Amino acid sequence: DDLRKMKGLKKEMMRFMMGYKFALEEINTKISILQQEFHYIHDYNPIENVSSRLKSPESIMKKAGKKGVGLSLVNIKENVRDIAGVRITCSFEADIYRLSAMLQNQDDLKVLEVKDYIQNPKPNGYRSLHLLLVVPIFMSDRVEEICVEVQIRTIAMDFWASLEHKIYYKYNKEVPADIILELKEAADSATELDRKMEKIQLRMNRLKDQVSADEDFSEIL
Ligand code: 0O2
Repeated sequence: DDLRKMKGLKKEMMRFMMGYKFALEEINTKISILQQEFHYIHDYNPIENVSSRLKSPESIMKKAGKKGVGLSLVNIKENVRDIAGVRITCSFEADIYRLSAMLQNQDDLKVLEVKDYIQNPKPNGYRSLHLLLVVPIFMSDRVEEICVEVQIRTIAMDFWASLEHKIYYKYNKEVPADIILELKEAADSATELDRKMEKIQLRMNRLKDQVSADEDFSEIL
């Protein structure tokens, strides 16, 4: 009897995780379409990289435990909202907001929450735009609404966040204040780098516009 119960539980868990896998596929397709179409229309690709991951059942349980929510699937679905996660790195900060608007404007997606850690960075220096989106998944006998966390950042923001995560990984004690300060300074340098690249891009775009205007003019003459 116990074995049957275990098998049933496993099947239920597999079905639960499947919904998140499909949701990732839906969002990845949407991003790929935007990327290809944007490149075709504007001759510009604002996306440097896209990666996605499903949280493992262990870390889902760990997060649910940390949040103090009951371990039923309904509770987990309600409270652990980054089971399906997509991370997009963009070239420039403006691309982040452009892409975010394009996703938010899609009628079949619901926007649950937008956390703008670019306008309001975390005290440690973390910057990124987080969207919590709900995607409808059409199954054989029902439609399920699944939450996906989309993190959009520049390469510099991603560089800092990845290394900060690595530096702290598996360290559960208090971090010395001077290390926290140095990481914050590194985050400020990353912001500075974003600003600098943005300025250079702006100047180059003006030059390109000038060149093509000159060319147009010479054609008329
Ligand atoms: P992992 O391993 O990347 O999945 P919650 O998600 O509910 O626990 P909160 O504060 O509501 O917490 O969510 P928030 O702030 O949107 O952040 C969730 C995710 O953003 C994290 O997931 C990280 O991926 C990333 N993140 C947020 N703050 C930081 C930070 O200071 N440094 C780094 N490197 N990443 C950050 P997980 O589950 O913590 O980790």
